[in-house]
Amino acid sequence: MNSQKLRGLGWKSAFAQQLSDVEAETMLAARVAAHLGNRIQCWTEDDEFSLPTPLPQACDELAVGDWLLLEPDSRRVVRRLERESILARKTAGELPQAQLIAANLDTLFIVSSCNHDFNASRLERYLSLAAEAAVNAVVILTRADLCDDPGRLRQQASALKSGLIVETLDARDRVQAGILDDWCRLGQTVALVGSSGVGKSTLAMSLGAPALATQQIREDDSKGRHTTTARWIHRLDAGGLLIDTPGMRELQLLDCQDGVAEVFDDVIALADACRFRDCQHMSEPGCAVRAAIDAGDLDPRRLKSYRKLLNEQARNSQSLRERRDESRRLGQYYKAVQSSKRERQQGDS
Ligand SMILES: Nc1nc2c(ncn2[C@@H]2O[C@H](COP(=O)(O)OP(=O)(O)OP(=O)(O)O)[C@@H](O)[C@H]2O)c(=O)[nH]1
Ligand SMILES: [Mg+2]
Repeated sequence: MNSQKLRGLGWKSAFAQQLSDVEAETMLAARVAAHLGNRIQCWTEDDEFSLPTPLPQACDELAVGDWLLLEPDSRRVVRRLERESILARKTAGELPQAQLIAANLDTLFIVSSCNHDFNASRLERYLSLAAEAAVNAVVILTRADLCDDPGRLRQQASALKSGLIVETLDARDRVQAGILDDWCRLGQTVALVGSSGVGKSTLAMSLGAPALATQQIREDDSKGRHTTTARWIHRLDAGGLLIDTPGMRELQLLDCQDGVAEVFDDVIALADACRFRDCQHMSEPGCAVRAAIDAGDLDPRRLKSYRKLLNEQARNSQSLRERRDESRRLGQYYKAVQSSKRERQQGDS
C-alpha cells in the first residue's frame, strides 16, 4: 500500500494500525465512495470499481466513507476496518432502525438556510448527532445573499453550543465558499447534512465537486425537492473529500444520549444547582433552570428542545432494546429447535 496516495482518500494512521505487516504488504485498501442500493463504489489508490451488495463476506452494513480491506486480484473483501466515527440516525417510520449516514469523518458541515429553513431546535439535533460521533461540527447558513440580517441568525446559531463555528454565505459563490477550505484540506473528509434545498450540492460544487444536480426550491415555503438521492464522495479543490447527502425530511436521533448531553451542557450545569436532585424544572422551589429562564439567561425554547430530545431518546432506545431482546430470544429459540431436531435425527440413525 502506498500510504501517501491513500492519504488523498482520507487514510489515517488509525487505519494502518489495524493491519498486520503481511496485510499492509499484500492487500488493497478501498474507500466506499458511494452507496447505491445494490452496489457500492470503491476507490483505491490507483483504481475505481463497483462491488455488488450485500457483500458475501461477513461485513455488516456499510456506510459511505468506510474503509475495506480487499484481496487485490479477486477483489474479495477481507473485512471492514474499524471506524473512527459513524453518523447514524433513526429511519423514518415507527421501527427504531439505524440508518448509516457517513463514516470516518473529520468534520460535519451542518447546512441550513437563512430563510424558513432556519430552526434552532433542528440545528441542535444535528449538533447532537455530530457530538455523539465525536465529529467536529460547523454550521453553514446559506442564502446570506437573500437575507437582510444574516448576522442575527449567525449569532442565534452560535449560541447553540459553546465554541461552535457558524459561517454565513452565498453557497453559489466559490470565493465565499473558500472560508471553508481549512476543513477541506488533503487527508480530510467532510460531510454535508441538512434539509432538502438548503444548498448542499450547490456548496459542494463551489468547493470543487464536479457538476451535481440541483433544483430550485418552492417559493411559498422554501422547501427543496430531494434532488440528491444517493450519498457520494467528491474530491475538492483544497485536496480533501466531501460526502454530499440527500436532504433529510426529519432527523430522529438514536442512541445519542452523550451527544445531547454535550450540546445541552449549559442546561445540565444549571440543573446541577437545583435544590432537588429530581427537579423537573416545572414549578419546584429552588429551581436554577427556571431562575435562569426568568432572568433571561436561558431561552425557554432550549429547555423545551432538550426535554423533547431526551424523551425521544428514551423512547427510541427502549424500543430498540426491546427489538434486540426479541431477536435474541428468537435466535435462542431457533437454536434450541435446531439442536433438538439434530438430537432426534441422531437418535433415529
Ligand atoms: N440565492 C441563493 N441560492 C442558493 C444558495 N444555495 C443554494 N441555492 C439554490 O437553491 C437551490 C437548491 O440547492 P441544492 O444545492 O440543490 O440543495 P440541496 O441541499 O442539495 O438539496 P437536496 O439535494 O434536495 O437535499 C438551487 O437552485 C441553488 O442554486 C444560496 O446561498 N443563495
Ligand atoms: Mg443535493
